Amino acid sequence: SFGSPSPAQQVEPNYEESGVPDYSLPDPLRFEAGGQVNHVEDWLERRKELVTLFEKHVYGKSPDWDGELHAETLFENPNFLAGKASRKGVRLHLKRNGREVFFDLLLFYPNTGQPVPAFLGLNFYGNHTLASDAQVPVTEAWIRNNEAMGSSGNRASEAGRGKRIPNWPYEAIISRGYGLVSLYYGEVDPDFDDGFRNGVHALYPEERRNEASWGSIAGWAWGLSRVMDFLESESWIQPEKVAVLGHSRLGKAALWAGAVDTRFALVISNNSGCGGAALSRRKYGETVARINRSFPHWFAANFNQYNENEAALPIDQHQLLALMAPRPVYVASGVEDRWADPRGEFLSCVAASPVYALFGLQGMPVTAQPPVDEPEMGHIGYHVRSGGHGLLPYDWEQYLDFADMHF
Ligand code: GTR
Repeated sequence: SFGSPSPAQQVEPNYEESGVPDYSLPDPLRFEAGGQVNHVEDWLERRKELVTLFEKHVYGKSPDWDGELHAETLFENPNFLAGKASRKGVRLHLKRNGREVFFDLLLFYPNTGQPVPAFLGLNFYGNHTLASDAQVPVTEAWIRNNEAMGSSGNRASEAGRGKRIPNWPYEAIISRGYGLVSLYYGEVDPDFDDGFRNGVHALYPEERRNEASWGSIAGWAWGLSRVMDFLESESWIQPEKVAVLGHSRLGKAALWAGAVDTRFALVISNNSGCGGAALSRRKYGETVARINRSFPHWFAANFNQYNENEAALPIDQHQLLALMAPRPVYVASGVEDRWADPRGEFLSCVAASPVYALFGLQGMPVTAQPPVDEPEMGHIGYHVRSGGHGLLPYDWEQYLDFADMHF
């Protein structure tokens, strides 16, 4: 199930600050060879080192895209929300060496007649869960079984229609002047361990799985970059103002997408936790060992070397946040979502801030974790909201404010 430890994990997770081991974090502003990063030019070199380390030890290396992208319009409604907005469906076909994979985008944008900034995010249960009417087809891809979302036998159904609209409040987003683009993550890469053969991995059959091959998180992130390729040709959008966001495992994917693809102008992690915004060395809630055992397909196989061995990691997750600099990044926690280590997510923001300072920017404005429901916004934003694991309207309000502030 989502957001909780599986019963197979015998040892209780640690939820006490007193149970957090002593640790020291690797310095984002120190080269692997030891020299100090003093200028933005140095950082651009250091940045490459960090991307390579995350590729090798954590997410795996994604291939450069050398295929063809073809966009097929599935439907188009210029009179959505009583004419206030447009909604359309686009199928992105990715072709390479005679192989093809496709995934469907659902796009919403205000009818302002001007290009607008937009949010882009993967969804968990299919585009039809973001639509109350039948124009948006039910996904035919593999899907996780969830009674509340109307899926069983790993197939989606009409019963899930509209169920996720509260988590994707497109009406509020549109009324604030933003577009929204979403796609179903299972169409990019089905979320089960199949040895990296299906989803976007299928486009690269010559790549056998090795210790540093791209896992599913990297696959989802890679898919987001292909969506960006397409969005650059759309007239309704300002492609230089696209905020990529994701919740939980898809928050991990959004962070990795923002790290490797600097076209994403703003990056948002909603409750991403372990392998996302949270510091691995804290071993609080979900740990590296737990996540690798539960989800062997998410990361590079190399990440297993750090099971119960976090101190040996050449990086930690604050350096992932730092890879966004100087672009704004927002990290959101839920106070009851202890599995994702809210405090570890906050400390990660603090530890990423020196890289923003190098650019003359304020990263996280505070060093003490802010009280519940009191967001802090510098070039790094953070809030811990009341409640648990989820992408909620409160979170969206902060993301819209943060985007207003920076766009
Ligand atoms: C959990 C997993 C977390 C998080 C969550 C989710 O089972 O342990 O890392 O990704 O799923 O995606 O909701």
